[in-house]
Amino acid sequence: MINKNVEEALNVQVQAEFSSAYLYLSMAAYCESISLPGFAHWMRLQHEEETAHALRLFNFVIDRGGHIDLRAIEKPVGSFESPHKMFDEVLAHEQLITEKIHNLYALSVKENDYPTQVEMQWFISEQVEEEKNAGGIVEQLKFVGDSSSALLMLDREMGVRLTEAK
Ligand code: OFO
Repeated sequence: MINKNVEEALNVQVQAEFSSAYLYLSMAAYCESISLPGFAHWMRLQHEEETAHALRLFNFVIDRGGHIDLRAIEKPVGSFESPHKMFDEVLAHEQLITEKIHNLYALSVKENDYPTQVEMQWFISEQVEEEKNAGGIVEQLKFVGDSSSALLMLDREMGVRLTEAK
């Protein structure tokens, strides 16, 4: 049987992952609105990936005999100053999610919940990847600066993101 404190924290994390999905879907809409279909494609895939994260935790709680208690998802931000500012927000958001995952891992250690520790190890590695990806794009956008032709080239590159949802 799953520890009640861990169960509560996992339910909160399900909400955080769905909130991430919703945020990236909102960012996809923003990218479409400023005619950057490659960035929008990247955001749509990110939305799928976050939904898969939420469902992974959802299934984990159920597999452990726990109770799912879905929370409300807040309205996400809908417009951004620029693609660069948007990606600064992506990176900051992923850093926040990393902190939440680390806290969940620490709680599972405190509560001697070994299966959750194993599950959180997957998420800990995933967050390394998430921060690396977002940070890499922030760096590229720094190079792009005010050049619209460089931005269009980067948009083309973003449009070929093939990464499957994990
Ligand atoms: Fe679920 O990794 Fe991003 O938020």
